[in-house]
Amino acid sequence: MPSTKDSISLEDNFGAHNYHPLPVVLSKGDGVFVWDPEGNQFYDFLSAYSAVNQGHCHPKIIAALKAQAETLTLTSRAFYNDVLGPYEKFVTGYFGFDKVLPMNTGAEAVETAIKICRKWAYEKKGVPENEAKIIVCTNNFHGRTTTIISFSNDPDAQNNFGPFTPGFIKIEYNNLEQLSMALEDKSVAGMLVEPIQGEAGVMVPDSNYLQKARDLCHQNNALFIADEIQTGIARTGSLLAVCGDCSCEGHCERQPDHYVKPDLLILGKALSGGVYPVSAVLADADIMNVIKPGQHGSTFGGNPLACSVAIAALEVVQDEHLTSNARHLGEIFREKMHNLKEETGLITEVRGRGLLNAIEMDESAGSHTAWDICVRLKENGLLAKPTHGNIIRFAPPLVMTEEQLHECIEIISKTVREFV
Ligand code: IF1
Repeated sequence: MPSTKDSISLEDNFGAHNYHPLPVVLSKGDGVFVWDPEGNQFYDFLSAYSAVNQGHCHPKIIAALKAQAETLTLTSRAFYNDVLGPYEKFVTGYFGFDKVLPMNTGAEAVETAIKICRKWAYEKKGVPENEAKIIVCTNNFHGRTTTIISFSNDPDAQNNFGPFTPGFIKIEYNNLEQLSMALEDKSVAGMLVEPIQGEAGVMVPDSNYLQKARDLCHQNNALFIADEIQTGIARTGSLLAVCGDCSCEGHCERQPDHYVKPDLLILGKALSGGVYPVSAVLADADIMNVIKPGQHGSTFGGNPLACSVAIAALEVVQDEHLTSNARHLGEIFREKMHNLKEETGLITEVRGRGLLNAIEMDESAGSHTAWDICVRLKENGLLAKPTHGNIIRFAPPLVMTEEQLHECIEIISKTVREFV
C-alpha cells in the first residue's frame, strides 16, 4: 500500500481538488482508532462527520455486510427482494413511523424529503402548482446538490453553480418570530431544519425551539422536516436530537411529552455505521403515500446490502447502549472543555450535546489557530478538523470508553495549552 507521502501525491495528481484535508492519510480503522500507512495510531474525533457512531469496522456490521455481499447485493426496485421488506418493518418500528423511503446519500434523502413535502402541499394542502415554498434556516448544511445549495448562504457552496432552484424562504435559526411570520405565507409547504446545526459550528437552539417550531408549522398546515443525518442515531445523547435534552434511555419516539416527532425524518451517515451509503426518509402513511409508483426512486435505494448493513448498525446502537454512553461522555467532555476555557482564555465558547461538541477559539487567536491546533492534535495522536474558521468540532465514535475519553481530553488540553 502507498506511504502517506505517496497517497497524498496520488490524490493531488489524479483527484479533483474539492477538499483540503488535514495532512494525514488513513489506512486502517478499528473502533475509536485509525492508523496511517506508517502505523501511527490516532483517536478519531470526527467519526467521518458522525457516520461512524458505532466505531470503525464494527464486527457485527462488517459480518452483515460480508454475508449479504456473498448472497445478493443489488436487484433494483424493478423486482422485490427478501431483505427490503424486513428492513422497512424494522426501521419504521425502530423510529416510530408508518413508512420509509430508502435512498443512499444524505443529500438524496434531503432531496426526497423536499419532493414529498412539495407534493403533499399540492395534493393535500391545495397550494397552487409550482408555488410551494419550504422554509430553511440560515447557515444550514443539508448537502451539496444544486437544489440544496440553492438555499445555502455559504458563498463557497453557491458561487458559480447557478441558476438556483426557487421556492425556499430563509429565516434565522432559533428564531420563532421569523418562523411565525414566514408561515403566514399560505404557499409554505414545510420547514426543513437541523435539530443542531453541525457544520455551522454545532449551534444548539433554545430547549423549546424545536417543539415550538413544529407547533407553529402544524398551526399553519405545514410539515416539520428534521434533518437528523448528522445529529441522529444516538450522536447527541438521545436516539434523535429532536428528543431534546431528555434523560430517558433514548427511545423517545414513544414518549410524546418531549419527543418532537417530525412529519418527515431524514437519516443517513450512521444509519450504516459508515460501512455503506444508506439514507432514508421516514413518514406516516398520510404523507408518504403522496408518492406513487414511478414518481421517485434510485438504482441503489433499498438494495439488499444496504438494508442488511443498516439493520446491523441500528442493532449495535441498541445493544451497546450508545445513546446513554454518548450522553454520559458528552457531559464529562463539556465540563472538561469549560475548565480548559477558564484556564487558557483561548476558547470563547463550548457548545454541544451528547458527543457532538465544538469549541470556538477566540477571534483574536485567528482561524489559522484552529487549523494549527488540529495539526498539533494530529501530531499528539488525535484527529479533529475545524468547521468554519475558528471552530473545532469534536465528535468521536459513540463506542468510546470513559477511560479513552479522559485520555483524549488530556491530549486536547495539553495541545490547546501549547497555544496560550
Ligand atoms: C462534505 C459538512 C458535516 C449533513 C446534514 C445532509 C448532509 C450532511 C446535516 C448530506 C453531510 C457531510 C458532508 C461532507 C462533510 C459533512 C459535513 F461539513 F459538509 F457540513 F457533517 F457537517 N444533512 N455532511 O451534515 O449528506 O450527501 O454528504 O451523505 O460534503 O464534505 P451526504
